[in-house]
Amino acid sequence: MVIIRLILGKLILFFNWAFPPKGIQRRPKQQAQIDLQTASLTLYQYKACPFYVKVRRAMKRQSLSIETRDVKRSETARGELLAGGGDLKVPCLRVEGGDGQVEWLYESGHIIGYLEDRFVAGSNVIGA
Ligand SMILES: N[C@@H](CCC(=O)N[C@@H](CS)C(=O)NCC(=O)O)C(=O)O
Repeated sequence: MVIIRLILGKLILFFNWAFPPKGIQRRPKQQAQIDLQTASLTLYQYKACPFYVKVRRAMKRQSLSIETRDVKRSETARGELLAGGGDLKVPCLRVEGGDGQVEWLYESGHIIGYLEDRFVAGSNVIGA
């Protein structure tokens, strides 16, 4: 089982590398504004998790730069996720609001939906 998972993980990483999604292009000012907003987001993950790959591809498509923390490699990241989110499950998006309130979003589908609602709808995309 462990070997099958390992092979599947490597295959997913290979296909993700071989067929990278194309990122949308925004006007520089708009991209800078978005980068400022994504600075308050942190994505807890580990590299070969297929659900994380799904989120990562969505981030790439949307040209979103989000800090990631690897829970397999970092004990600190694991501790943060468990203490804050309550569950050692990835991917999980930590969202810090302007008022300092923190939300922990689990489920790849919810995370992608959140990113699309917040950053793609109404984006000033070049050529749109
Ligand atoms: N339905 C979830 C599945 C996430 C999931 O199963 N992640 C795995 C890693 S690939 C995990 O963290 N498993 C640990 C656990 O479920 O406690 C999603 O779409 O995000």
